[in-house]
Amino acid sequence: MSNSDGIQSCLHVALLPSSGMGHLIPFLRLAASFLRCHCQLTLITTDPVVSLAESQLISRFLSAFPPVTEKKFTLLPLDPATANSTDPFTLQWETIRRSAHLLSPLISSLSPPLSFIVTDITLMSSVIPISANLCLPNYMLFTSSARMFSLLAYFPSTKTADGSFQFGNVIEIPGIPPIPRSSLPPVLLNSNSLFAKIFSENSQTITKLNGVLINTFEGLEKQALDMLNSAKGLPPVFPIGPLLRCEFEGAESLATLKWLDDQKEGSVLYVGFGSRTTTSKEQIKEIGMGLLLSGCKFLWVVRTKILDKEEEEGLDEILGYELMQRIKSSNNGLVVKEWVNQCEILSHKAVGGFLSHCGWNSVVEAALNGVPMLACPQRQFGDQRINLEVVEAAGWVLCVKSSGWGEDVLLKGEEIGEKIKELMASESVKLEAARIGQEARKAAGFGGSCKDSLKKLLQSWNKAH
Ligand code: UPG
Repeated sequence: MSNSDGIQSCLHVALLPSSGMGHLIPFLRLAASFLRCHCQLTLITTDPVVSLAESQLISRFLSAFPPVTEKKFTLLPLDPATANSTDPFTLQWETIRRSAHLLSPLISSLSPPLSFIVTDITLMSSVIPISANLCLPNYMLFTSSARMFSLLAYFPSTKTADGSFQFGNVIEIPGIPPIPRSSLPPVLLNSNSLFAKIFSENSQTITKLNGVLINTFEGLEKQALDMLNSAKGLPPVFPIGPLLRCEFEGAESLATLKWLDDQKEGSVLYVGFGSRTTTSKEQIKEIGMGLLLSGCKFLWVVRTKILDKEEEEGLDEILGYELMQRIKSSNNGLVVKEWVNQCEILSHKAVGGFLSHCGWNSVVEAALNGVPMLACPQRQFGDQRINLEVVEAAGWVLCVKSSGWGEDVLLKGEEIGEKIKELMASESVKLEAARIGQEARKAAGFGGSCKDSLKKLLQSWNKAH
């Protein structure tokens, strides 16, 4: 039976997210979109999960949507021989990949049988053989930018006869501005790293996918999207962004909202570096100095541990008593170390700037709210410099130029302070941010490309079956 959009009302979709909030959040927002299209949904959750934030979000999602079936996917222990990473999220990707064969009986046991599965990029090369064996269409939700996906799609062509990868100083991908080698994370340039191995294996399986969903929209990445959708041999790309915050994600704390309510419109710089970026105490001191030197109001989320379970110190210990006192007596800032509802903060009228690491979800959330960005991407993580290039091309970002953070380069408070002043005073960046905000809301709104892409995806599946 089909509805008025020509979409079967009995589609059964399974989602298999990977580890880390930066991956889980877009998957659950996508899940909510499928539910709005009346799909039946199974969420495959790993046992164990890495962080407290992930397990809490999964619980809230399942409570908000009782018809969703949760299937627990019990993971095998990690093989120490392949575990050459210290990052618990990358190690979890490897653990899931290692356990992928166990998905076969899990998927086969689902009733009614699945129409298709949506997998995370980090798991693709191990899940595709399983889904192919079950004749199950496999789509991927790519949680980063279309520009980053272009690099992934292009990656196999850099392979040399001895199996290593060769890059020049600039990576020329036809149809998009070149990517400088310096934008690639060192772990990708080291063919022996676990990250490079996973990236390379996944890149070689893209052509086997039925489609790729990207949390982006034309107003932000038209060139890359046009290139991808006209490239030979690639699966269709569906720009389903900006994915919107959902109620199950919870509300921001009343104290934070009250503080924001008391500030002037557009006066507050929000400082947050996503879910897995740790900041050294030395760097925290410099950021604190920069914030104070700027004289601006600020709301700052600090995080010193990769794993939230291990975040035990109080703010006085993390920032140091003296810096904490200076912030208190300046009356300019609010510092928190808990998980915040970033989307709600970015949508508050008091927020006029965002000091960000350029995690892709943060970029899209800033775009949606038309918030100017000040970027300090971390090079050691996969995509942040490449994401910055997207925002730079659209003109609504300034960058802390000496940004080598994560490569043992300390960003100095003076530079941070100067850049904050420049950002908060820049009318041109504000205008571009407002323009991108309008584009983003148009894409997300009634009749916009976001819903249209999802509809096209479901219709394309229908036509094929
Ligand atoms: N968030 C909150 N509250 C917090 C911290 C984060 O709501 O206190 C949310 C934020 O709104 C966003 C997500 O958590 O939705 C964080 O995602 P993102 O901004 O992409 O940063 P990371 O958590 O660092 O994401 C990882 C990678 C990043 C990559 C992203 C998507 O570090 O480089 O772009 O995954 O693949």
